[in-house]
Amino acid sequence: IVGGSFTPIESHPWVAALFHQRRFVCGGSLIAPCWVLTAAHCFSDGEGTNIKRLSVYLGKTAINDTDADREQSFTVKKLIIHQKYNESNYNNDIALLKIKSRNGGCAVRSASARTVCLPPSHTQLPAGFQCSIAGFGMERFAAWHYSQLLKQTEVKLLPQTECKSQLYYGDLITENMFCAGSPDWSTDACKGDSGGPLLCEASGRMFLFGVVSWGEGCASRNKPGVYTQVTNYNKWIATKTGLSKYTKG
Ligand code: 4AZ
Repeated sequence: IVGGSFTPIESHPWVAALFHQRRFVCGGSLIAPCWVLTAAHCFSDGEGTNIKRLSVYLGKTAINDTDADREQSFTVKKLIIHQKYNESNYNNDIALLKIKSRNGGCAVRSASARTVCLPPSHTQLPAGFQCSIAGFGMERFAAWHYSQLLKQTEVKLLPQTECKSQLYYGDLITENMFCAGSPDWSTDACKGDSGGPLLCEASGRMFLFGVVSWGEGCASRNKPGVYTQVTNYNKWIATKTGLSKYTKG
């Protein structure tokens, strides 16, 4: 996250940190005790697809520190990359991880780990609506390493027409993507925030509306962050996870 502020995991307890061997790879969101929603492109570098080497942590505020009292660690039992994920344009950039703890269980609810709600299928929020993003991604586009601590920031939803204008991204934006940014281009998601959540409050609750997907640079003028439109995937998520009460969190 460029700009924004440091935040304890208790403020975003659905944030998951995904590692490949000992290396931090991506963020994710806990949508059910056994399921983490993330981005498909987190696994498209080839090496990330060996699920035996993947681990998922919940309850982590510092990426390189063990916080035994608060964190929960998991292996990945199943990696489901969207069947229509297109790695050339990042269309359908969404994936599910079925997680399993060492003792065979799933996530245990605590102050530092809980599920987030998926928005009802056809919820549409107006342009200009303020939402929040969180992650361990870089604090500058050309940073040398990821943020040591979890950060969060606020971004506003952009009109699809604006994001599809030639000045922004033109036809790179599909109907499965939306853009969000800050009016002064000072804050944004960045490398390493991928897979993590964009949350918006609707009717008094927080919902997972977006998955951090891509962008040209970070906090660059006219190049907002691009997010996977989670509401297009309610059915896909329900089918793949077998969860029926998926909108109720
Ligand atoms: C990335 O490389 C990335 N500014 C993620 C988000 C954004 C840019 C790059 C958005 O993972």
